[in-house]
Amino acid sequence: MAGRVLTVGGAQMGPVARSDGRARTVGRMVDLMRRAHARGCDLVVFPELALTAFFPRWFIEDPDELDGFYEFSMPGAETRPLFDTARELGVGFHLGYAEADGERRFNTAILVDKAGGIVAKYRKIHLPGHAGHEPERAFQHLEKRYFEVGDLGFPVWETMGGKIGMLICNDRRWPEAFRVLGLQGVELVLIGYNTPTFNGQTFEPPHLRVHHNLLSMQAGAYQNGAWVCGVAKAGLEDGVRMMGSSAIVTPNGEVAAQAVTLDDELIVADCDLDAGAAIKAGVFDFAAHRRPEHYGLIVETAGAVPPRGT
Ligand code: ING
Repeated sequence: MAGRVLTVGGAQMGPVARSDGRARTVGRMVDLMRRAHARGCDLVVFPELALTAFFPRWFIEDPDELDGFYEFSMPGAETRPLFDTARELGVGFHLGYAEADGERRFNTAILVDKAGGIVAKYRKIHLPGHAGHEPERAFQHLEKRYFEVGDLGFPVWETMGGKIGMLICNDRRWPEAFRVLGLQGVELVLIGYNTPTFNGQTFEPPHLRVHHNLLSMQAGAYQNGAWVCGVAKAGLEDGVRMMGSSAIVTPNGEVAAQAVTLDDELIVADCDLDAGAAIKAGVFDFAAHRRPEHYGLIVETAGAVPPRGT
């Protein structure tokens, strides 16, 4: 295989119960790292908010109870085994977690390199759901209540031999997010997600969840000539079903690997970081073909505006 190959392991995780302590969950994650190392992985991708249950599904009024879901230091005593294992095995990892930064709260992802050092941090920008308690819902989705909008933009880092960017969950549904990474030449996008199988408010055929997940990641990959590794926290978590369908997608939008369970499951692909070069020099040669002078609406308005037809 030509080019710079990064063997990427998508470490899908099954449910993390509200009653599970971090030590137990980190133990599962260290096991996934060891399995990934045994399969030749350079990098392991864990889900969004991997260390705890997806707590935005609950309306939690007690601030101390709510703080229990956040990490006040990274690494901390309970997460240090992940960093120690990275250094021991020479395997980097992506970790999604709830970040407490003083009084501020973010839905955060970090990239840790093979020496166990944090080389990148991203804070989720597209926060879905609602900010107030809506008891009529089967379950809440209170990310707008529990997290601030990320304040670090959509960076791409030159690290681990390539140009790597990160998105978190709902971000993957917004082509603008992928495109900002694409305009920095991103070669690999790491995405963790926690996606309920069912909508908590209105009926939506469940097969559409998997369809929209893959559609979003395949489009993001193809339209920016980048690999995409999307990894779920899946399964029946405290009574709420979450989808799996973790996948590694090539720069041509093909699915190279996909999870088939709702449990802890490792998917692996040899990601040739040069595989997107042709598409970036051809159909998606941004400099040659994009016409930003006509794209104004994309940044001028959040919501739709009346048609501007003549
Ligand atoms: N979860 C879901 C996601 O974007 C969602 C929320 C599901 C929004 C389905 C719209 C449709 O995958 C998170 N955590 O963003």
